[in-house]
Amino acid sequence: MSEKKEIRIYSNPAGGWDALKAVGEALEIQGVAVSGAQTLLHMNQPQGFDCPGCGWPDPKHPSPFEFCENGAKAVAWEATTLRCTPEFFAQHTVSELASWNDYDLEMVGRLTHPMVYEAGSDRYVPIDWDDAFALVGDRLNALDHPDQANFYTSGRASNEAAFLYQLFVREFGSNNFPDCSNMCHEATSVGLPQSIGVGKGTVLLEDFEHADAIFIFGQNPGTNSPRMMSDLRSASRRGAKIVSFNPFRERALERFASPQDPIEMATLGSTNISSFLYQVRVGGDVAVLKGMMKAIVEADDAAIAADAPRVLDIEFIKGHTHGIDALVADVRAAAWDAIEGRSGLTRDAITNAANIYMRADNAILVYGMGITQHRRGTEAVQQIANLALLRGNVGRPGAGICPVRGHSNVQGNRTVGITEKPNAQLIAGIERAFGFTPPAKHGNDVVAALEAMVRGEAKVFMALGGNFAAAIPDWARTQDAIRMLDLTVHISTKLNRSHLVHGQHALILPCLARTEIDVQADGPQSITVEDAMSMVHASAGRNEPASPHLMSETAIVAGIARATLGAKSRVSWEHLVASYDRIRDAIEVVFPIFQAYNTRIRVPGGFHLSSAARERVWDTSTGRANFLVFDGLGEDPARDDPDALSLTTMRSHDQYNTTLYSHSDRYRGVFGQRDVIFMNPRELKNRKLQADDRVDIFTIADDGIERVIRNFKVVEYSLPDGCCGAYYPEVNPLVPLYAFDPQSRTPSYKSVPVRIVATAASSATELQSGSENHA
Ligand SMILES: Nc1nc2c(c(=O)[nH]1)N[C@H]1C(S)=C(S)[C@@H](COP(=O)(O)OP(=O)(O)OC[C@H]3O[C@@H](n4cnc5c(=O)[nH]c(N)nc54)[C@H](O)[C@@H]3O)O[C@H]1N2
Ligand SMILES: Nc1nc2c(c(=O)[nH]1)N[C@H]1C(S)=C(S)[C@@H](COP(=O)(O)OP(=O)(O)OC[C@H]3O[C@@H](n4cnc5c(=O)[nH]c(N)nc54)[C@H](O)[C@@H]3O)O[C@H]1N2
Ligand SMILES: [Mo]
Repeated sequence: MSEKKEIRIYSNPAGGWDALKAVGEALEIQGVAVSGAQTLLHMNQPQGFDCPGCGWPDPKHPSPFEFCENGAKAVAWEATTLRCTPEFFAQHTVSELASWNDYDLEMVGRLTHPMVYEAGSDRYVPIDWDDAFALVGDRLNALDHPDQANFYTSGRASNEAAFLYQLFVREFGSNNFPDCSNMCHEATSVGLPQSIGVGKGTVLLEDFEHADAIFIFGQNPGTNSPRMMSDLRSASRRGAKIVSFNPFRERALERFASPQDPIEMATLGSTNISSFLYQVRVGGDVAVLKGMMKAIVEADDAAIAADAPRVLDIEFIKGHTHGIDALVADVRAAAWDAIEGRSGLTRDAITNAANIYMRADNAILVYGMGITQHRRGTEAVQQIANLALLRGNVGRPGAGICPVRGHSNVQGNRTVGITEKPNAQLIAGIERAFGFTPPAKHGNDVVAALEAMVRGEAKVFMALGGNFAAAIPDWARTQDAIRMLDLTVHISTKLNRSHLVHGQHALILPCLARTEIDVQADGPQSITVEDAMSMVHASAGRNEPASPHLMSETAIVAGIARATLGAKSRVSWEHLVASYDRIRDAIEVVFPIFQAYNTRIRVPGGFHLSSAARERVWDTSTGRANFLVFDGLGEDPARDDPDALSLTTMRSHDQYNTTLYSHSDRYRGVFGQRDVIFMNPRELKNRKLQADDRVDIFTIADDGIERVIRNFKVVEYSLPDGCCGAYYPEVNPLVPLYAFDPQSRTPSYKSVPVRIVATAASSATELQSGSENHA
């Protein structure tokens, strides 16, 4: 598709007619206009399939049109009529495909046959399923140690597929489970248990109906969880205050027109979303949170002096928490001018946000990647928990902490055992259910797996979904390391970068997608997923499979397990796969929270996996909810260098992680191009640059290695000083592998210190001519 390259201010609200138009275009591009529209009617319905897009929950009473623009694009992308066949692979060498851009790769269509890399011809050629499984088994069994292999999961796999996958890997003998969570909400999984005893959010969808105030830190709902917009819109319409903190004035945080509302559509009206949208500096959120807590403590002091009702929820703090004194001392000690400098916001602005928070009986604190993907992301998450605890905003209706998860089943994958750090219950559960003792030694997460590859210690990489090679940081080192592996295996639906950055042996194993009918020995099967609010429900596709040669993810995992473990396996793989009810029965034995699993998922809407914190039961070391102190106001890697900017990386409106639906980003006014960098007028002037100039972006690195991306176009944009922004994954080569949060080990994708230099005229033309086909 050729899109006109343009930078033009977009002044419409988010949603509205342009969202409907975009859905129509997405269906048309994928050639699925009629069948796709029918498919969409079954999305997020009690008897239909779960949207393969984001993890936002479904309402209890869905309207017949329960989908959003980006959910519709995700479905169109899956239900496409385009196919990536053996004939296609015969026509293109892998080296040639490696020069294609990411959009063009996925536009080839759905993968139809299992394929193996043939070094002699530098092509992928067809292979039988059994031979593919045997190849994996051979290479795995040839390892000196099971830990020489890494087993990645991207969060789309069903509970059933993910459970079998971890079971296979543990019986094989490893806990090496790098997982997309490690690049995403790991700061939540690690940070919240220390604060409140559970690594998940504490709110349900209905809480949004009762909140008086909603705070959104570093999350872009209009693009990444658009179904959330209808909850925010209703909240705003009934007078709840919404306050957002984001370096970008994201359009959907400002105003939204609901395609479900005939009047708003007919009158071209819209609803204001945020009462206040504060443009915080990249990485400035901890300063904001400390400032808000400082204002609250000061207001509480004043209340005591005036003999007025306390601002802090003293009863809750006394009865349920630990560590208040240290927290109060810390926020008192933080100086306002330092808070202002670090956050880029005035004391008045922060105090205003704090006042809204103090006036709300019930408040919800929402956050996304703008909080987690920093070098101290875990501690930042804990400051959000502190703010909630100060006023008892956990474990009561209309209030709570709401991390917005990414992939549609990333939370479920975790719940059913995808973790490199198995706890005693998980190990005991597997022993109980299957009679073998899985390894207890902690395995590799994403960063550790990459480090092992870079050191040359890893040999095999397998991926249940995803596009690992593109999602990871520091491509020059990490992709080269992947190329040195003995075997790479990808269970995938579409051709992507990871198939082209491959090991000596390489397999592409094409699987059914969520929209498709999955028939096993005992008949058609449903899978189950868990959304971001811990609701578990069934999902069954209705479309014919994209090719008769596809297998389900669950069956592929079982096939690999059988070929690798052979007769000595304690698991009856074929028996389990014949009926997914049996897999769910096994999940229930391993994880007692799934009691009556098969019964409960047959109730429309499914069931809620309760979280102890929601009941004000605190599964922490102190047996209470903990206030945790953050030393300082947050890292500022760009600070010491007057020339540096803090680069954040984010998603456009037209991408799903590494999948590009187009090269445009409507709300931010960027059309037909992604090789752009957003900078504010003052930072441009300081560098004698102007809009449309071409620049090279250099990472300010600690290790002496040059990381640079050249010839990006400058887009003048409203941003705080000291920051700039660009699209993920194009700028991933700039993120150093060493730059991660030590606690959650999440790469700091949102705070890369960079220096920006005008591209030298000669190299600009040279690069421009060659840049079209590169990711
Ligand atoms: N359509 C669509 N839906 C998706 C995805 C997708 O790519 N496309 N991805 C899925 C996945 S896996 C995930 S994890 C989620 C991601 O969803 P989000 O968490 O919304 O992800 P991002 O777009 O990376 O960044 C979110 C926001 O953080 C802001 N930001 C950047 N740096 C900072 C900062 O330092 N502080 C603050 N306060 N804000 C900052 C950015 O401007 C952006 O608005 O969405 C999921 N849903
Ligand atoms: N710079 C920067 N880097 C980032 C981020 C960032 O904000 N900035 N975000 C990080 C985050 S939050 C995440 S979650 C990761 C995402 O990393 P991944 O989850 O690894 O990446 P995706 O782009 O979601 O994977 C897309 C591929 O998944 C496959 N796929 C799609 N549907 C299915 C399915 O149903 N089954 C199977 N088996 N395969 C399927 C297709 O082949 C498709 O090409 O990236 C991380 N990387
Ligand atoms: Mo994510």
